[in-house]
Amino acid sequence: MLVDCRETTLGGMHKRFRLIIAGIALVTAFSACSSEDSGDTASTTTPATAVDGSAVPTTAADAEAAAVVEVMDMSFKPATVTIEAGEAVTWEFDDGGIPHAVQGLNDNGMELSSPILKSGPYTHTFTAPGTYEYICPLHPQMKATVIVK
Ligand SMILES: [Cu+2]
Repeated sequence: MLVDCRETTLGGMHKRFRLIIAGIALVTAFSACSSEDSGDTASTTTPATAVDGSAVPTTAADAEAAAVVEVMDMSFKPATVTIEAGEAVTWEFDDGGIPHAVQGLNDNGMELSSPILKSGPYTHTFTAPGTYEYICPLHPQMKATVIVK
């Protein structure tokens, strides 16, 4: 006969009763179980302390843009911005409910494509130097340029 140590979590009385009838041969096993039993409860795992809310950094939009282009009055303002490679441009859409978008032209403009927005920001990070012309696909007369040094 064997004593299942896991049963000790059910209660000391039950365990001892079984041990008594099991006989003296199990004294060694009883000792092993008793030492484990001294832990008192089965739930020995301490729940991890939750990270306190103040540790969470307040994140703004994305990374801070090197240039901001306002999309308003049916135009991009300013029409030309200049940044360094690796920097970002943020377009702020705010034209009184008129939807616009940013759509790059030419080969290097393929990476530039915003959703159609009536408000809110669109940010794009430019990794390669070059001159990036773009339009609003809904209003192609809205044309502007990002120069990446
Ligand atoms: Cu537009």
